[in-house]
Amino acid sequence: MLAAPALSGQQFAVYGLARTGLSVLRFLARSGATAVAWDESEAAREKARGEFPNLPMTDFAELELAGLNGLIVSPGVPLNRHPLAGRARQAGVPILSDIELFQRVRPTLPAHKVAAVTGTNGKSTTTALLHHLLASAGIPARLGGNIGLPILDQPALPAGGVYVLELSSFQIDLVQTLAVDVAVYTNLTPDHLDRYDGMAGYAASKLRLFQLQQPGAQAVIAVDDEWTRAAADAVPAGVRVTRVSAADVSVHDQARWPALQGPHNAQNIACAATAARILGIGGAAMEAGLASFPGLPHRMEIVGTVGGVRYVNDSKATNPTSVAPALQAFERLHWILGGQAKTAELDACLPHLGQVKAAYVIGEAAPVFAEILKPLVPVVEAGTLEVAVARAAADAAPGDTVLLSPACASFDQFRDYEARGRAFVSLVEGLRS
Ligand code: UMA
Ligand code: ADP
Repeated sequence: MLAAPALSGQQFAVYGLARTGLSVLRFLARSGATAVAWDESEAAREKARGEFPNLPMTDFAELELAGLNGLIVSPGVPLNRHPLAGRARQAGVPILSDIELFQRVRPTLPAHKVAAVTGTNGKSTTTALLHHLLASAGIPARLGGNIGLPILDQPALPAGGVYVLELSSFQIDLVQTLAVDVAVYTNLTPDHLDRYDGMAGYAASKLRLFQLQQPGAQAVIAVDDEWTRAAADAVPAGVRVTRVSAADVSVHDQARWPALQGPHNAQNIACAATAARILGIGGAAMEAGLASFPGLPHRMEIVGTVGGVRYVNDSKATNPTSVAPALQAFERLHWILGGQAKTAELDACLPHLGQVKAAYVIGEAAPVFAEILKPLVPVVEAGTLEVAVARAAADAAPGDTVLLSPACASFDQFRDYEARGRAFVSLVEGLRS
């Protein structure tokens, strides 16, 4: 496991005690450092107490920060409007994160490379595919970051290994010195606009990943939208940019790679395969890796068929752009959508409603989405996922597909998109009995 003996004896404040915060506490304990911790959620504090019974916890609204060696925050904390950020700056305490701590450990690790993938959509698929291409070609590789695997929990690699990180803009905002060897950018469309000053602010956050790269590093950028095209032109001198596109991947070739179907995956393949090539993979190893990639759960995952009706879990489609590929991939659709909307529109979905027989709207976004869709397709105001699955199952005929592709975050009704996807799978299981 990763550790930093140089931190021994230092004292940190850890804010946020979910996956990231707990991995940070483990890392600090291994490194001989101490921590004081807090999370606004009582349940999160309870869980942390279970693992660290002697951990001092105090409400950070009252914590004296001066004298601490750092304030370590989780990506889910909206630091841009959180009073802690100003207080830390005033007290002269650096704001750190798990990814920044990882960067600081790197000089003590066996020779290695770091590849990082960012973008609005396709991050997890591209990250997992790059990791798979490397690992299946025999290169020691480790997966971590926004994909749900905090990097500080991962074992160190032997010499010659590659750490493959998925990085959200929230994680990029919290690094100061991260210097990625191969940085990958899939695309940029509206998302997380509650945390940023418009699209320009969101784009600037992503661009920092490339601006922090050192001369000699490489950038792989899919230049299929105006934001990524601008980023490719703004990468610092000395960093080599390879511009790729979904159009680089032929439909004929793609047909050989079962878990990578659809035009959106062409972009992911172009990104991951180019990064893998830069990291030394080619020829037969590349082909074998693309063909054997198993895909990821909650992304157009075919859950099964009940009574001739196919059920597809696309819970990870949390914005309208990421729903569009699923609407194009299936026929005679009963589309379940809604949750906590990131934007009060479905513009990217509207050109693809031809195969939608009915829409079932749930969660906070239900009234807004119903209003948008009613003139275009029949709409059922289902409210909850449970009601939506039951209604869709009752309406669907053999040969139809029931698709959960919500175009929304899940937080109004579920812990996260994975919990929402699991709930869908278990509701589908329930239909079998
Ligand atoms: N909290 C406070 N005060 C606040 C805000 C939050 O105390 O003002 C607490 C919350 O109660 C919570 C913790 O802080 O317990 C925040 O944790 P978190 O949301 O960062 O959750 P983690 O489990 O640590 O997950 C994070 C990423 N979550 C987010 O960025 C929102 C996970 O990405 C990531 O997999 C994980 O670190 C490991 O790196 C998830 C995600 O939804 C999948 N990411 C977004 C996306 O992909 O669109 C960016
Ligand atoms: P992320 O980690 O960036 O959220 P994922 O690979 O998990 O991306 O895919 C999330 C959703 O976005 C999936 O439902 C999928 O249909 C869609 N998607 C995947 N790749 C792309 C892409 N390159 N462009 C647009 N949508 C995509």
